[in-house]
Formats: sequence, C-alpha cells, structure tokens
Amino acid sequence: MNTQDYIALENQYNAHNYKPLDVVLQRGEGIWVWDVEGNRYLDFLSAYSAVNQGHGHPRILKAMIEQAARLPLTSRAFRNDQLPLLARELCELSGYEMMLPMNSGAEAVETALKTARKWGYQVKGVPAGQAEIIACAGNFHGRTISIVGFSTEAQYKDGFGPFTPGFKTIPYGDSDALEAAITPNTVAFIVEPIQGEGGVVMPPDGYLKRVRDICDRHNVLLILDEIQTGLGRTGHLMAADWEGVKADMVTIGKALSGGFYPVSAVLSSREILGVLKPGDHGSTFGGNPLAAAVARESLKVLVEEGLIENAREMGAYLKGRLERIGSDIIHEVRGRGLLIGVELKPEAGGARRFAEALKQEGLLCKETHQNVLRFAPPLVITRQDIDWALERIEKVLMMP
Ligand code: IF1
Repeated sequence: MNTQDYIALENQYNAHNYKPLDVVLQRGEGIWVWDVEGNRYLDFLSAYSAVNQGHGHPRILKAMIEQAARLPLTSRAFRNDQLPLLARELCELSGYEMMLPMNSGAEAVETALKTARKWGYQVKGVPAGQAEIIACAGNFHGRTISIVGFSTEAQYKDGFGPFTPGFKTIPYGDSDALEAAITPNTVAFIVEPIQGEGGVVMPPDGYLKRVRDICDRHNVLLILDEIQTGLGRTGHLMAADWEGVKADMVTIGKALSGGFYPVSAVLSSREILGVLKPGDHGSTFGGNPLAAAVARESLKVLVEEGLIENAREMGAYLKGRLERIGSDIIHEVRGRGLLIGVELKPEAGGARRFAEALKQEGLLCKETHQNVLRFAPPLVITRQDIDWALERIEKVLMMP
C-alpha cells in the first residue's frame, strides 16, 4: 500500500473531522519520522508537544513494555504499585501537594473545573448552582461540550449546543478585564500561560503575576492550563515559572507520557483536591499502572537528560535566527523556549501553503489560525538539527 491507498482508506472509513497534511507516517525515532514511502522528515510539531522527549524514547519504551507485561490496568477499585510513586515524583518535581490522574487533556480540564465548582460551594460559600468560572477569548482547553461552550472559536461550538452555563470569557492578557469580571460567585479563572491554538499568543510581561494577585484578593482559584506549555516546552518545567507564579490548580497532559499513551493530571493543594470525596469523580483508565509507569519514566527523562534547559537554549537560538530571516512576508516571531509561532502577513496567502512546502523539504509543521506557522520540535533537538531546519525554513519563507 502506498500513500494514496492509505489516504483513500482513511477518507472512506474515518470521520472527516481533520484535514491532515498528506503524509502517512510509519516510524519515528527522536526528532525524525518516516513515511510509508521511506521519506524522512524532521518533526517540528511533536504531536502538539506530546513528544517532548522525542519519538520512541528508548527508556520510556522499556518502562512501558515492562509494565505492560506485568500489569497494565487495575481500575481504581483496587490500588496499584505505580500510581503512588508517580504521585510523589510529580508533586516533588512540580512543588504541588497532590495530583489527580486522568487520561486526555480535556478530562484534566474538566476535573479542574468540577473541583473549582465544588470548592466554591464548600469552601468559598457560593450559593448552590451559582458558581461562575472565567476563561479567556482565544482559549483552547479541549473538546468536551462544557469546554467548547466557553470557546470563542465559532467552529468549535457551532452545532454542539446547548452548552453548560456558568462560564464567561474576557480578553486574553488583560488583567483589568479579569478584575472587572469577578463577582462574589466567581470560583475560578482558567488561562493558558501562552495560547497555543490561539496562534502562540504571549500575554504582556507580568500578566500572570497580576492575575495571581487579583485571584488572591478575590478568593478566586487560578487554574493554569499547562497541557501544551508545561513539562519543559517553554524552557521551564511550567511556563508560569517564567514569572514565578504558582497556580491553585495546574492541568498537564501530552508530554506527561512522552507521547506513548494518553496521561493527564491536575496538580493542586491538599485543601483544594480535598473537596473531592470517594465517588465524586473518576475514570476507568485514569491512574492505571501502565500510564503511571510511562509517566514516571517520561518525567525522569525530561529532568535527567536536561531537556528543559535544552528547550530554553535551543529555543532562544531558533527564535533569534527566525527573527533575522529577511523575508518581507514575516509579520512577527513570538514564543518561548521551543514553542514558537511565526506570524505571516496577510498578503502571504495563508500559512498552509508554507507548511505544505516545508513538508516537501522534509520538515513537518502545522499552521494555526490561518497566518501562523507553529514550530515546536521535540526538546531533544540539537543546534545542528536546528541549522538543518533553518536552511529549509529560510528557503521556503523566501519563496514568492
Ligand atoms: C486536537 C490545538 C494544540 C491544549 C490545551 C487542553 C487541550 C489541548 C492548552 C486538550 C489540546 C490540541 C488538541 C489537538 C490539537 C491540539 C492543539 F491546536 F487544537 F489547539 F496543541 F495547539 N489544553 N490541544 O492545547 O487536550 O484533550 O486533546 O488531550 O486535534 O484537538 P486533549
């Protein structure tokens, strides 16, 4: 079977809820992936930051195989010997007191929202049924009905209502708007330190600090969604570490498994997660021993291989070089660590054709929001590999 055969099969039997680049991948190793024709590509997307540790990391693979052979799933009706170790290691690494394991990112976000509401009723004293949660315009937190209900992207909502009440949105990066939106019934503010899907949008300097202060003054929980920005991507363990801000709840996912398996979690305090009692919340697969073993090794790889520092150094290098490309179709280069967006001017005719051209040159990336190319290679990338990528990027951004 060749590329066209796989595409035809997918078009016939898969729901068409995606429009992928026409490359059919078969194998991966580190920063590289290979398609079914044997072509090699540098992966500049990293499965939206899920493979920060690089494809098929041998240590994570070994941990996964060993645990799969021992015991993959128990359900939370029984205990297993991996989850407690993951919980301790994750809390010690992140500085939070407790964690709650789930599978997808959206589930971690739902968990944080449910916990915030319960905290609001039990601890803050919000009248029953009145809890309000504030989110930002341009947010991306997942695809459940509750979450898309407070998306400001028409396509994510159209046709999926009615939605969950109790959410409102304010402009991103505007701390005054947050203060103005808070009422006595506000239980939480949920925000991404950098908006990924929004087009790698950076808030103004000091935003998270100001937001932290406002939430403290109004007794509102600060929920940081670090599903895409966390676990080393921006050059710190969490993107909020750039401002020294600690959240009340943090959602993580994606790279928590090095891309091997869906693993997500909410990190928080004993006080806040303590509002959940047995039976309040859960998941068949959440916290299973296979997930926990894979996550444990994924975290060890991040730290022991210096990937967080490498993201900071290589990110600064890549961003600096991108800023010096003398192409008049580039509007702006922004981002932190190895999460970089290159916004093209409207006259460039959209970022998609540049992503297609880069694919022809052996580099895979994805456009977001029409005019933005998102660059996010695995954090194991070297300067030499970045130079290889830059040669191709410079060539493609210079094309007419
Ligand atoms: C898709 C985007 C990235 C996320 C943040 C929660 C989730 C995500 C900050 C939900 C997921 C995804 C989902 C994926 C594409 C990808 C994406 F373009 F859609 F926005 F990365 F930029 N919070 N991000 O970024 O996590 O439930 O998917 O595990 O195709 O929808 P999930």
